[in-house]
Amino acid sequence: PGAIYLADYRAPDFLINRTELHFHLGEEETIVTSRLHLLRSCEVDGTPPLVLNGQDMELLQVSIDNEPLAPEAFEVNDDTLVIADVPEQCVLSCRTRIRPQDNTSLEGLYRSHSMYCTQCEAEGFRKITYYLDRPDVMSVFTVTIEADPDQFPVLLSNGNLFASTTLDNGLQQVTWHDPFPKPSYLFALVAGDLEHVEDTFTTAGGREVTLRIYVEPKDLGKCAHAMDSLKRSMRWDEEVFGREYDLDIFNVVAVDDFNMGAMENKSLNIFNTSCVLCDPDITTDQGYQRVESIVAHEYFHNWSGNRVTCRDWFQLSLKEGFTVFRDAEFSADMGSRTVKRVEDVSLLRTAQFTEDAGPMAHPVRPDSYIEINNFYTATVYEKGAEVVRMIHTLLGPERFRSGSDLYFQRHDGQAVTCEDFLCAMEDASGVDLTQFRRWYAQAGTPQLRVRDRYDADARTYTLEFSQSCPPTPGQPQKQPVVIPCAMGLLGDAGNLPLRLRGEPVDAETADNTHRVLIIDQPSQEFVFENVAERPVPSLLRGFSAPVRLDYPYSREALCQLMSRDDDGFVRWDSAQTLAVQVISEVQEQLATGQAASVDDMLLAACAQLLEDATLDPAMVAEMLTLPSENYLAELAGEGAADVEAIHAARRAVQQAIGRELAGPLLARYRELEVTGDYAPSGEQIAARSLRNLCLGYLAGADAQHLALAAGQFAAADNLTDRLAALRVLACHGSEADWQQPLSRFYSDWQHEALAVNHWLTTQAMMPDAGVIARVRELMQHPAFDLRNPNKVRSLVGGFAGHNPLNFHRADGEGYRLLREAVAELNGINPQIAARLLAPLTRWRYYRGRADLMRAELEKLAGMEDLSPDVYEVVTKSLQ
Ligand code: BAL
Ligand code: ZN
Repeated sequence: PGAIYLADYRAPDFLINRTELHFHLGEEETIVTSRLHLLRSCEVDGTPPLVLNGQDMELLQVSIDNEPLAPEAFEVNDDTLVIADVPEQCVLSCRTRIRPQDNTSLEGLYRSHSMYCTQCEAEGFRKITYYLDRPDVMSVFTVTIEADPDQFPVLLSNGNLFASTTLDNGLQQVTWHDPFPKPSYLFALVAGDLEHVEDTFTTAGGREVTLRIYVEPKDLGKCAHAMDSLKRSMRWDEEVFGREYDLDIFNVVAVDDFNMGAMENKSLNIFNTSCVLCDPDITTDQGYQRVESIVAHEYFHNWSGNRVTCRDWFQLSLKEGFTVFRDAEFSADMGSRTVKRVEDVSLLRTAQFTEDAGPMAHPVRPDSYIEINNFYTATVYEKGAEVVRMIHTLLGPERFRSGSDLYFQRHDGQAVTCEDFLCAMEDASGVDLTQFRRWYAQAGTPQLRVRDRYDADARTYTLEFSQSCPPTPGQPQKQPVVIPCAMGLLGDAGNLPLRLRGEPVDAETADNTHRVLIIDQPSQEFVFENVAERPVPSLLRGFSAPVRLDYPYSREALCQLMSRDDDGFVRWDSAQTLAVQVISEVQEQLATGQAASVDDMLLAACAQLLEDATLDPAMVAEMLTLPSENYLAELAGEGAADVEAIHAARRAVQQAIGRELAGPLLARYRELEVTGDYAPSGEQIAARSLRNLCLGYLAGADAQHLALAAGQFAAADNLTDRLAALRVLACHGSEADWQQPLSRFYSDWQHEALAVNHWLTTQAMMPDAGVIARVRELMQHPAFDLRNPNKVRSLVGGFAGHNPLNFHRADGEGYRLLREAVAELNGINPQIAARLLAPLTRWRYYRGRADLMRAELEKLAGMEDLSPDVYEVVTKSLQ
């Protein structure tokens, strides 16, 4: 398969003003008839052929203006239909046969349980009918669906229900019309025996919108949280971004077999069941929060994605980065802003920084791809959102809002580029973003090196910044980017007032302890005046830029920032840095045959956090969570990560905390017990998160505390507590501790697929040596199905992604398991196969394992019928 380049972009030769689709959904086959109202673009010279995209379908007839074409008038290839001679304006009609029940790729129209549904982003529509399947071709869709009303009483598509009737042959026929022009990737169709919950929302402009969530009848009681989240999102988008909903109906459908989390099809969002259904017994606290943020994300796409869409797939971050920024702001407003920021930065540092340092590194706006499905990445989404966040920081909230208003007003109904977004931000704010554009074009995580000097006589404090960025594939040299560095200076009595050299003295105000310094040169110096004492710098507050910070903090300084800085993110980050320092010190001790000796400073800092009742327990839990083994491996750098040593050192620190702080941990465990009914409220979630963290430390250090976990497992009235206890038993107990609870969990919850997925992950993450055999056995279990992405992610993804000790086993069995799963999935669902591969692509990091990992990638590379998805990841990883 060949690469596609941004530089080769050309506007389409033809436009499709209107699209009429007719679906006859049958038992054995589905017949799709299209009528495309085509118009040759006025920008085109001559009479180019019409090249329509189409895959995996049988063309039954093609006609122009109702005249069937002779076979010699067109050419059908594996993925195109080419018609040489097409009038300037005409109606092209295609009749095709597809077999959705055999479509295991879950792209296009496919069957999930007893329902039919679609997933068209990015290029699934071409598996439904021949079309100009590209986002810059926007069309008004009218969709008619015919099906057996007994099997498929609910028939949905985008827009408004236009007509519904029973045909003479007994079939039900419905027609939907969407007045908003849209690209084919936003098309959706659902047919099934579904029930729904209904609510309404009145927009600020007075439009009454009917909101429906469609589910299988057994799940009707699990929709309330998603519905509440939807209404909160709609209100928030009006208040914060001035965006109102634009149709009278908004439908959501839950589907069990789904590649993504959810999809923002115009007025017919389709959700993975795991991202919409909620019940205390099948959903964890984190799951409730995830549902809220994904419901919001998909809803927000109605403007940032649908009303204004992407010109081409290189611009994917235009809608995804912006929408992730919007959903993060929404979640921050709904709960704790600091906790949300900490969670997001943790994800960015583990998933995105690793991607940006690996063989698949690409800019936020990639220059090329082989398979676009491989570019729904942490870089496009999460780093893309960080880039939008930096624009927000540089412009300030008011000017950012003006820029967003201008962007939506200027480009409503258009398919545009990241450049258009930047121009709107510049035009509305007057801020020049010329250099800032490099964030979209350059891959790699910049490093921000900071050193300082204090001159007691002159009372000046100087911060010296220098920036660099490592080479990434195809980009050996990098230019300096614009890095907004939010900061303050911490003195003995708190944050110090800030005055930069050259600023007038009267610029000092009461609120001058926080600054955003703009670093846009390879190196730069900032001199603060009238600084009475040597301060501790509080840098990159709120994680104001997605960079790696390099400042030689002493442990004393980290403890000061942890306990006293004004910025919650810096407090957490200092705790992480302290823990990283202590774990690596213990790793060195163990490597030289010494016993582990955990710095008292870390233990004292943890004790202080546990004992301070004024702190938010959710924040304490974040600060007490040790950096993950994957993150520590990434920090070790290429060729240096020793998984066993990292595991042993981290475990020694974990045990020391559990042992030395058993008293306060036990006290907090008891005190934080939630009484009363389960609620996914901020207060309860915070209490459970810290309480379960305490349980993990206690049981990890002393087997007698396993009884607490066993008791909690038996008594829990919600999945969060039940699963936390089960994981503690599975992680720290012996077979006698976990065998019975694991069986019990399955026998109690086997009828709930989403709960069973947690059961699969729990077993995949166990540290014992039997885990590989167990995962293989579970792959044959009736609860597992390779065709269901949630199950694959839970079991195989859980093992390869979250069990580094066993995945990287010295005999290579972990790698073999993953390669075999990917090889099998390659023919079933290439998109999921390629995603699953990510842990193997990091082979350069692991000391003593690189050859084994490469060997498995090479076996994949040698396979016949390798999908473009897997081919791209494998070949780029081996380069
Ligand atoms: N557009 C694909 C799913 C999402 O990001 O919302
Ligand atoms: Zn999205």
